[in-house]
Amino acid sequence: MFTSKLDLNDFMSGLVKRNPYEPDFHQAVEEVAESVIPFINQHPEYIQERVLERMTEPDRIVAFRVCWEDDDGHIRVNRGYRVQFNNAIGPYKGGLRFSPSLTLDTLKFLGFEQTFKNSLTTLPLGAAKGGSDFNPKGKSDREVMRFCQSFMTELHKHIGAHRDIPAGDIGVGGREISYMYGQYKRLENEFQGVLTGKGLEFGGSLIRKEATGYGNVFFTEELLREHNLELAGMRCVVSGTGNVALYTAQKLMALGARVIALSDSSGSIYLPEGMNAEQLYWMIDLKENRRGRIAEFAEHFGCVFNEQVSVWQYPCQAAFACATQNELDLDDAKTLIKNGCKVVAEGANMPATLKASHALRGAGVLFAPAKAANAGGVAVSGLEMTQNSMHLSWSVEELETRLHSIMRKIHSQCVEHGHVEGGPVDYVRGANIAGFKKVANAMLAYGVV
Ligand code: NDP
Ligand code: 2IT
Repeated sequence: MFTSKLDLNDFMSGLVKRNPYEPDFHQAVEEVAESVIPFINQHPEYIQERVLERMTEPDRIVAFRVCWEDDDGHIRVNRGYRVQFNNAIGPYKGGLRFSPSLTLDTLKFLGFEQTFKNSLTTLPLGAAKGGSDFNPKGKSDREVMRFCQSFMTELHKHIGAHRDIPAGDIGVGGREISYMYGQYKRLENEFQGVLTGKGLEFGGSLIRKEATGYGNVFFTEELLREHNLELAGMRCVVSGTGNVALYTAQKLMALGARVIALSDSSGSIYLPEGMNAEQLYWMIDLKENRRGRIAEFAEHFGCVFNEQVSVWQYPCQAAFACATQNELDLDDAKTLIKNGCKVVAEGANMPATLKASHALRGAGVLFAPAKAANAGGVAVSGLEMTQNSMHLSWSVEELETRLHSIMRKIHSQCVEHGHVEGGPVDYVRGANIAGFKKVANAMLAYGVV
């Protein structure tokens, strides 16, 4: 019987020993363990059944070779993965990332976090993550197509509408999902909702593209309202200019906030008066259709572009981290605190380092953790699955109302479980405990499996 209390340091050293050289996975688990171990220690059944040990071990990891031919006739070899992390509360669900720096470490951290995020959405969604070290940048459409077809030729054996439903993530947008869906359909001879983020003509959902960004802003709005603050008029910085960043910016502007800085991996732009609608439209076209660099925006509109300066350096009241993991470190957190920033929202997955997150929360900056703040994307993916099952399509209004309502429910779960007697709500703790409880209780119900 394992009924003695769990100790954070012992738990983490065991995890590090079992999973050496995986710093991002360690970081993601530590953030959760810090919050849930005190909760687990009040519930001996979780200790006895070793629920946290089981939740930190993926159900399975699939790794495979992906060969394809480039436009010059050369054979290229990449590695593909699917980490099926946990299906206690629903079929595996989570994005695919194509990035040259992708490792299994990254996918394990993402799959682990997805477990809690998907639980918070209130929908029946398990958790997975996958992808490849393939770099779509600089490749022709045909090269991307050949890669996606080869990738799906293996992946299709492991996924299915009731088994595992991938979607997009960094480097995987509508183009890649379409190529992969076409190949899946061809291999299986079935038209089913096995990927989300599909084109509207073939089973995709309205507002899926916008959902992560919109949800990020809805959640932040709710969190500010809880603290008698509002977004309208706030000076906001947003990192990234990808799917999450662009639609975070769009919804911020629609709600009357001022977006004063954006970035991509080559640098940041600064617009002291705030971006206007024409500029946002131009930026979306640049990034989604022309696959251009942010410096082209700066050149076109004559604004400041700085290769060396991150968006966190510009004084702001609200900061939205929407690019990638560990992009906001302790020094950045100190800068934000010094400049009077009131709220930091994690649109990306784990964009703040643990030290940064502790510093921000310690200084009283409101902090919206990724699992809660960016859950709108997977939530609308869940709604895409529902529409596919019912063979119908909901309207923008219907979907935006549902997304808004889900983000409010996520916020109230955070408040309920993150409430600290006599202190402010700890949203990190709230999101982790609420996400944990549902999955853990399902696992207990199944017995030892
Ligand atoms: P995209 O590929 O659309 O955009 C990524 C953006 O981040 C680009 O602007 C990119 O710049 C920048 N970026 C990527 N890697 C780095 C890096 N190493 N350093 C600096 N900038 C970088 O991805 P998404 O917008 O889909 O994803 C962004 C984040 O949000 C990720 O953490 C993802 O896991 C998370 N997320 C995504 C969801 C979705 O629905 N898409 C849902 C929930 C979370 P450049 O173009 O120059 O590379
Ligand atoms: O990190 C994420 O939640 C995503 N990339 C979206 C996953 C999904 O299945 O829509």
